[in-house]
Amino acid sequence: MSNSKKTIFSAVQPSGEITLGNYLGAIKNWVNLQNDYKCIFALADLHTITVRQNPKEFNRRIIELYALFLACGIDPQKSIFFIQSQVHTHANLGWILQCYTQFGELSRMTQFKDKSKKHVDNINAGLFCYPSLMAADILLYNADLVPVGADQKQHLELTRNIAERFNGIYGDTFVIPEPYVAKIGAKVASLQDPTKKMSKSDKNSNACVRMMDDADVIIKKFKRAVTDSNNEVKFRNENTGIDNLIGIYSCITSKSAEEVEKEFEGKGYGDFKKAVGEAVVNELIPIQERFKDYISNEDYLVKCFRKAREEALEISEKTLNEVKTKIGFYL
Ligand code: ATP
Ligand code: LTN
Repeated sequence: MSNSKKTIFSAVQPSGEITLGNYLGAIKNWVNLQNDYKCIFALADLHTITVRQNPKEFNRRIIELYALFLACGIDPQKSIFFIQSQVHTHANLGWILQCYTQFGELSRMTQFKDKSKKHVDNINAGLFCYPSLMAADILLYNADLVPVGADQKQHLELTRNIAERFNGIYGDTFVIPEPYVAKIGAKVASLQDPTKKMSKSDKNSNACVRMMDDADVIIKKFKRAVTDSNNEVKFRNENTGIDNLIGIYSCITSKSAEEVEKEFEGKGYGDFKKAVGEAVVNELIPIQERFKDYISNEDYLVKCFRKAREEALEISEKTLNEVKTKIGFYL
């Protein structure tokens, strides 16, 4: 990796079965960024325990997700792809940064408000302090850019504030990261309610396409996708169901919205939904096949994440030590 390349950091939580939203909003972009940037990616498993997890399922989900990312094209030779809980610097800097984050700032986070409504019986301190740990993830690697879906922009803004605050007190320490939100794919909506984002944790199984769904299930979900009373494939930029389908289709085929409109001129929603379903199937089936190969070779996966852990430690320990020294701790 050349030093002149900018650094990218991003992470996904192993909090459920990955959806087409995660893929188009995050993973697919990561794969494309690998050639032009120094890329560091993580499975943010420490973040995931802010919501109660079944240990067996959680453990399995982590390795499956690791395999799925490789199947999607994350290349462990090109990028550092590690598991957050294996790199002790995250929890360590996470604690430190909590002490530089204000209660008021955390109270304003929409994800905290949403998740506390969803889990009323377990509004724990981790859920509240989640953004400080996310800031630690990013700042440990001096990331210049952080590719995230639109829903994470608020957390990134807070990360910048924390970094600026720390730099203001102790002198230049952290690089101030910029969000990197791809124009298309940044917000894939639920297939059943286009005003909501497609989410792993949606209870309605028709609302989201999962990466491991069978081809016929995918086609069916798109057939049932909510549209509107028009019958013309036209991008209106109004977050309608059809806008969402055009977004998905153009993201996968790399065609612009205008090109998609032209392709489906004179055709109805039925034809279009079928085409979107087929495009998604063609994208996902090869990934599913590669996933089966990776997951059946656990030794290889373990080798990859152990190597990545060492690489991540080497970079992040330097930052952590600098931070600790500036605060006044003994190393
Ligand atoms: P949960 O349902 O548990 O909140 P999630 O589906 O939102 O999970 P995360 O692990 O929080 O998934 O997000 C992983 C990445 O995928 C983030 O970069 C996020 O911005 C992106 N992402 C998640 N959902 C979408 C979506 N519907 N459209 C585009 N990007 C998304
Ligand atoms: N909070 C993010 C996952 C995440 C992340 C990060 C993303 C944890 N740490 C650092 C970017 C950078 C989420 O829920 N999508």
